[in-house]
Amino acid sequence: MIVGTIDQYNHAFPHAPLNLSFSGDGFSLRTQGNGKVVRIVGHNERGALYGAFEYLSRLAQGTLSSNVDYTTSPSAPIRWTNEWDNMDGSIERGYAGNSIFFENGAVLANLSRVTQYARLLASIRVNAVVVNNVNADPATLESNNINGLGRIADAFRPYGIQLGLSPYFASPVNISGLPTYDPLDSRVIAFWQNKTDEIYKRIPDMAGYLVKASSEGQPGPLDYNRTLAQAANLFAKAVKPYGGLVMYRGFIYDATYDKADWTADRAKGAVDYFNGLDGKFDDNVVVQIKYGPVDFQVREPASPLFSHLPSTSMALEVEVSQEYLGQQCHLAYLPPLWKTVTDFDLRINGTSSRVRDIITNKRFKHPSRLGGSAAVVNVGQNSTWLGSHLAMSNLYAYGRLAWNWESDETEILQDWVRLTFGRRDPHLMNTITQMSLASWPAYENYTGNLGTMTITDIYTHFGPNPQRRESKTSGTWLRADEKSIGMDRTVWNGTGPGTGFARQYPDEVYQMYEDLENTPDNLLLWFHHVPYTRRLHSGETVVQHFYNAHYSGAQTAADFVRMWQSLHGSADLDEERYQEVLFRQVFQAGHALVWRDAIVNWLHNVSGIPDDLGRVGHHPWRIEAESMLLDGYKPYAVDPFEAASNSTAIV
Ligand code: BDP
Repeated sequence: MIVGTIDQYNHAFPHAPLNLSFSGDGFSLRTQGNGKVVRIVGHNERGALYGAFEYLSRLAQGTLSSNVDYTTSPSAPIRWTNEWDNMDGSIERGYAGNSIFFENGAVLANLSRVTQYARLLASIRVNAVVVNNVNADPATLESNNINGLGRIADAFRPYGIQLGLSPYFASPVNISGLPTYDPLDSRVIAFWQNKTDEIYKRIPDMAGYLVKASSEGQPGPLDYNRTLAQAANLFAKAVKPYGGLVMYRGFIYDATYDKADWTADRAKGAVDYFNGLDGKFDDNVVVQIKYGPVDFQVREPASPLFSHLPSTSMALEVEVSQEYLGQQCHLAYLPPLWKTVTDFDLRINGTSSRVRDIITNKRFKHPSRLGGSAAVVNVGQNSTWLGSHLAMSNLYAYGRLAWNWESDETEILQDWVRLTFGRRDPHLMNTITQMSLASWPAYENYTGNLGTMTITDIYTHFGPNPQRRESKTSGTWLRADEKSIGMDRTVWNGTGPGTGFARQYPDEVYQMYEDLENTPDNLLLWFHHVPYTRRLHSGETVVQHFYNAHYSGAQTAADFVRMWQSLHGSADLDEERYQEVLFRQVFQAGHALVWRDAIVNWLHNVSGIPDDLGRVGHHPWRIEAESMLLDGYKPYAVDPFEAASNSTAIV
């Protein structure tokens, strides 16, 4: 067995040098003699490591019986994760216990979980991790924390993982007591250069900064009437001498976009703020764009920002943390959702412009050759890393897709099943495949259909809360009244103006979404406000579609329980994981009923239109908990009232 870089190989075998066509962190894997002779050659050291992991993965999956010989290279250099960890050890939108990085305002003394995490990420070819929350704490970059961050970087380094950091934009004030954080002020520029020099002294391979600024109450350049490009370039210049990058987040909106005015539309924020800035970013800046224009919803159209920055490097942001998708208590295999965006063709200038070709720099060929993707992951101390065994397929798939967004999501899933559970039991393979592939469509069915987004509670992002989403006094996405529903995002719908968001797309896509007839059913209510009785392309009315989808989605969640139970005793499944997943599936099945009934009851109330199949409100088998003899419990009025039958639960 030979493992090494191409340079090492050719140095060792000068008479038979290899000439392999790979790039970046690519590698070549060849086995001969039925696996007895193995040659793993990396384009660089990371590539050699990835090749070794690939060999182990194939060995474990039993796919090395015949000889293999192939070379692979990443589609893009940026394959990062973003962790939203706070210095006190909590994690924003984390569902798996406390931070593996921080505790009580400092870096943890014991970083053994960090080493394990780095190994895990290297095995899926992730090459950098931003360890602190984008809603950053100035304390993270204080001098007394730099050595701790350096220890994290030391734990990452053997696995080819670089550490990245989120700076708090107003740090010059908080850390150095300057009177300003204006990105053009010379004292501010000096502050960031000194801070960056200090960090690189301890962490010479620091990947760079991930910047959230002027969004959701965070300080930023707009506080001084400076542009996003001026802010990004401030950091870009500081990290440039060290080869560092700036990932500048495209997720930018403020309260004016979410107010009660019906022309306000958060989806429009990013393109508005980036207007006129293309080409003004330094070449080590990458604009990191969430897949949809709102916020990690169960379905969104591709963010139009991808079509506005042809002279700027871009990366995609996805969320492995299931923030709006059941928070790891619901099974939701997400690659099919992500692919609705990466496969989407924005038709810029009337030519093929798939999002995956934009983020891998194939479409615009920026000279810096940067691009790629980042996933919000939020691992915690929980031994499953993400809080649930099956959620891990999303992290595994993220790594595989970041390497190549054209990979097949079913093949990826099945590799993960073999690696995680084993390869003895085809029934287990088929069952987990079926459950996973049915999971995101089911979740969409029992939450928000036809492009209404997830209809969750607006703060917790968990569980149904249609009233708040509907309300005319808060940022309103449903816009449901007695007769009609949906958010009109067209420019002009024949009777009046919409928010105009559709105009942010290139012409061909704009024309599709602007036109009620041409808008796909699954985004109808994202773009249009229509009567409940409008017929979809499928032939159902809007309201009946909601009813049917909710009953069918909840049924699928119930089926998952039976499907999982059929795996009891499988040679590939130990009792502990069987029971832990069963617990989650039973919860999901119950919570899917809560979702179903909350949404259909609400819609029934607001529209007054009965369900053709007579299901809404009829549960002959149901016994209300509050009608039972209660010992130690008392009835409790639930808010939102739709989330419990008769508005009442027991506590
Ligand atoms: C939203 C999250 C919030 C994040 C924000 C972001 O709810 O916690 O701070 O996105 O991405 O999805 O900055």
